[in-house]
Amino acid sequence: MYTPILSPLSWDLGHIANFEELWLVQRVGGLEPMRGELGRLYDAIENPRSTRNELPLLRGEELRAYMDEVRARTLDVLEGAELDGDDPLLEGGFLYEMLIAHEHQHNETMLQLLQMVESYEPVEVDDGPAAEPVAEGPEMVAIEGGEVELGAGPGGFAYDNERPRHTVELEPFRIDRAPATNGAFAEFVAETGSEPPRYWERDGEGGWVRTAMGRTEALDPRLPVVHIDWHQADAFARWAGKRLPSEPEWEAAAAGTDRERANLDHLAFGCAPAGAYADAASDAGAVQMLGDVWEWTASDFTAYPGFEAFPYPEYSEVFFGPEHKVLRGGSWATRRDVIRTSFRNWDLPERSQIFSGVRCVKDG
Ligand code: AVJ
Ligand code: FE
Repeated sequence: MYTPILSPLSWDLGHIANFEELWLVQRVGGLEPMRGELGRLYDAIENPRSTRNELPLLRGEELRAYMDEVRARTLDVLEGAELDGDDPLLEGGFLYEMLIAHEHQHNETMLQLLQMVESYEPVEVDDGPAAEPVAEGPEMVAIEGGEVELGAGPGGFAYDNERPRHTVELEPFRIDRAPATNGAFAEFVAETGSEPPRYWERDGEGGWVRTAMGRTEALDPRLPVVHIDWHQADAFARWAGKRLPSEPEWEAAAAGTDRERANLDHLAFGCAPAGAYADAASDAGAVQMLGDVWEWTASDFTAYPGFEAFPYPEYSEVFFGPEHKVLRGGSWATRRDVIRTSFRNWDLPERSQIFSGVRCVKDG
């Protein structure tokens, strides 16, 4: 399976290993590149996604051998690494945290491709932390507004784009208690004739089926809608008489959410019903702010005031600007240790192969 909007799986695997070699073996360990110029193939900036299938990538046994060798060297280097000195790259294990997050983010990217693979069978499916209770509740919950703190504080691992933490002023608003459902989105499509989400097909009787991973399944109207692009999310919100949240609004509504009680880690290979994890609501009373589906925001991906690129500009800085929209909260396919309420994901507004959904807000 190959699509120009993603990478061949062998590219992701080689890139995960090469990124680890670059930072933990070469940079921390001071060792020479293991395979000469190999790293150029796996440089994400030098090789845009649409060109990666043409590269002479490592595959099969050769790829696995390279991955194993990198990991073995990484562990050797770790033996002698000084994690409590004052090198900001190593302090608190920063680079090690970054490399784990990076590998785990690419796991989700690989799952985007696997959605397109005919008859892919997950190795294991688990219910994850039980989604019960699924509670009914008010459609929207209120957030007072006033001064709120946005972003990650100085301690612990976070990406450069989450820092520095700063104060913003918010008007009072209300936010949907749960993400928008397939049922609501089907109504929107029926009334407006808008494009359905990716992987929806007509069932021949006026309804819809889902076809991800080559399986044809009934569309469950209770599950959060997933695989919509930004334009669909925005149009849906307007149709509902609402709008997309700004990033500060989203983060304020998510405060107090516990990532241990959320549908993450691709355990269940799908969403929990909207309204699940009712015992793990945010301080404001919203559920599933973390996990299930990434939520499109109204915000462009821009630098916070006082932003400093760390440890390299190609993670965030080169993507700042009006062409990318921010998504928040992680999805069922996000590894648990990647996500937190300050985490910022971004993508082009026309992308829908990501595990993206929507939750709307209203003024006042
Ligand atoms: C944060 C998901 C937009 O995949 O482009 C992986 C994550 N950065 N390797 C991406 C990332 C470098 C990034 N996103
Ligand atoms: Fe990467």
